[in-house]
Amino acid sequence: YKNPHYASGRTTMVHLFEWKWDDIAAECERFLGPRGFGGVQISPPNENLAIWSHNRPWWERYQPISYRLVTRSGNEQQFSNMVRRCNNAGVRIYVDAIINHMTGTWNENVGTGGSTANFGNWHYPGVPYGRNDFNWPQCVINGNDYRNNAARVRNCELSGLKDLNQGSEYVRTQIVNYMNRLIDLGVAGFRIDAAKHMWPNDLRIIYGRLKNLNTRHGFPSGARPYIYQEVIDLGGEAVRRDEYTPLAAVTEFKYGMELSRAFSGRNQLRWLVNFGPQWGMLGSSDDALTFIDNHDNQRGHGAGGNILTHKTARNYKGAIGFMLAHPYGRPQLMSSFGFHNTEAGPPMDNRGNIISPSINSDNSCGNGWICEHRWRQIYAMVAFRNVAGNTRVSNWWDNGSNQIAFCRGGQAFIAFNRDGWDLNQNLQTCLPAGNYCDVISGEKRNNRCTGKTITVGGDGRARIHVGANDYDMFLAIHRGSESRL
Ligand code: LAG
Ligand code: CA
Repeated sequence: YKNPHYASGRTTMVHLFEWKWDDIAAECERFLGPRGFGGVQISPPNENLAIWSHNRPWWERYQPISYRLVTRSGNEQQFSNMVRRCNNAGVRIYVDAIINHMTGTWNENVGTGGSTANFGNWHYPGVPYGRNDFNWPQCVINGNDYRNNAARVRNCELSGLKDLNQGSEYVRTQIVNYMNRLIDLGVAGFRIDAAKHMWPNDLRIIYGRLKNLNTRHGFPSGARPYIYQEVIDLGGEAVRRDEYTPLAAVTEFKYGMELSRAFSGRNQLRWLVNFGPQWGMLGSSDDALTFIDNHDNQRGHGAGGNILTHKTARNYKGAIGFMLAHPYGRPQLMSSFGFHNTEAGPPMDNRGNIISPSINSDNSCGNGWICEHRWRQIYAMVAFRNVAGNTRVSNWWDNGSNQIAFCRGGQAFIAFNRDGWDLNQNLQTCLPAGNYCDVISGEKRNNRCTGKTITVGGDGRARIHVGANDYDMFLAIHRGSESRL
C-alpha cells in the first residue's frame, strides 16, 4: 500500500483542490502529463450535503450523504472519463476517501446528487445507513481527548459529524464496495481522511478487501492501491502515527511545519543538512506523504500554525524547491483557489456551479484559481526531481547560516540563499562540464537560457550567484537543463 504506482520516471502528485473532473482531464492532457507529474489527488467524489446556509463552503465536501459519484466536480460518467484520460496521459488519480463519518446535523438536507437524510434518526437512505451503523452512545470529541483518550478520538464525533462504526461488517462492506468501485474505474489509491479517528485494525480489514489496481488502466497485475492515511501527530497525541505505518503510508505533518519554519526565517537553512528521520519524522521515506501546506492548514484548519502558502510566494517557492530537491518522502503539491474568508468555497456562479480555471498565455490560471503547480519555479522542480531519481544528497555546502547547496548524485544541483547578502561562491555541482540553464530564474528555450546560465568546468565546479534581492531565493540546474550552444 506504500507504492503510488506512478508511471515510470514520475515522482510527484498535486492536489487539485475542488477542481471539476472535466478540467482535471484536460489538465492531465495539456499540462500534467507533458510536464512529468505523477498523479492528482482529487476532492471527494462521493455525494455531499449542499450547505447553502454557509454559501457552499469548501468543507461541505467533508460531509458525505451517500457514495453516489455526484458532486459539484461532476458525475460518474465525467469521473470515469477523467480517470481514463489521465491514466492515458501517464497521470494517476488518488481519491480523498471520507469513510470515518457522514454529515453533521443541519436544517438543509439535500445532497449534490439529490439524496436526502434524516439526521435525527441517523438515516442516510442513499447508502443506506441507519442508527445501528454509527458508534453508540453518541458523544463528541473534545480538545483534551486528543492528548489522553484514544478511544474517544475514535468512537466519538469529529466536530459533530455522525461517526460510522467501522467495526460493523455491514459498514465495512459499504465502504469497501465504494472504494472498489473507484478501483474498477481506474484510480491508483486513496487519501484516508481522518484516519486517526478510526481503529487501525478496522482499517487493516478494509484495506485487505480492496481489489488490485485495474490492469486495463495500465497497472501491473497484483498492484495494491497506494494508501496514505491522514494522521495529524506532531507529538503528544493519544493516537500515534506509528499505529498506522504498519498498514500503509501516513501524512507527515512535521515536514511542512519544519520547512515552513526554516523558509520563513524562524530556523537556519544550514540545519537542514540532516533533514528527515533525525528531525523526528517517519523513519522510512516510503512511509511519509510529504507536503508544505494542505487544504486544511493553508486556511488555519487542522494542524500547525504558520504554514507557508502561496500567499507568501517567495518563501513558499523556496520551501517547495527544497521539498522537491530533497529525496526524503513522497511529495505532494497543493494547488489552490484564492480566498480571504477561510470558509469560502471555490469560484462559483450564483447557482453554486464551480467556475473552471482559465489558462493565461504565461501558463498561469485565472478566474480565481492560484494553480501553484503552474508556477514555473514549481513545475520546473517537478522535472528536477524526476531527473534526480533515487540519487542521494551529496556535496552539501553551507555558509554557516542561510546559504546552502547540494548535489543529487551526478544528476542535479541546487543552491538556496535566504541570507540578507549575496551568495557568490565557486561550488561543486557534480555535473559534467557544460553550460546549464537555471530552471528557476528562467528556462531552456530553443537551447538557450531565458534566465541565468551556469558554466560548469571540467572539475564540476561553477560560479554560483544567488543575489539577496533576486526574484527567487534559489537556483537549480540538472542534466535536462544543459544548453548545447
Ligand atoms: C479532515 N481530516 O481528518 C479533513 O481534512 C478536514 O478538512 C475535515 O474538516 C475533517 N477531517 C472532516 O472530514 C472540514 C472542516 C470542518 C468542517 C468539516 C465538515 O475543517 O470545519 O466542519 O470539514 O464539513 C464543519 C463546521 C463545524 C461543524 C461541522 C459538522 O465547520 O462547525 O460542527 O461541519 O457539521
Ligand atoms: Ca470514528
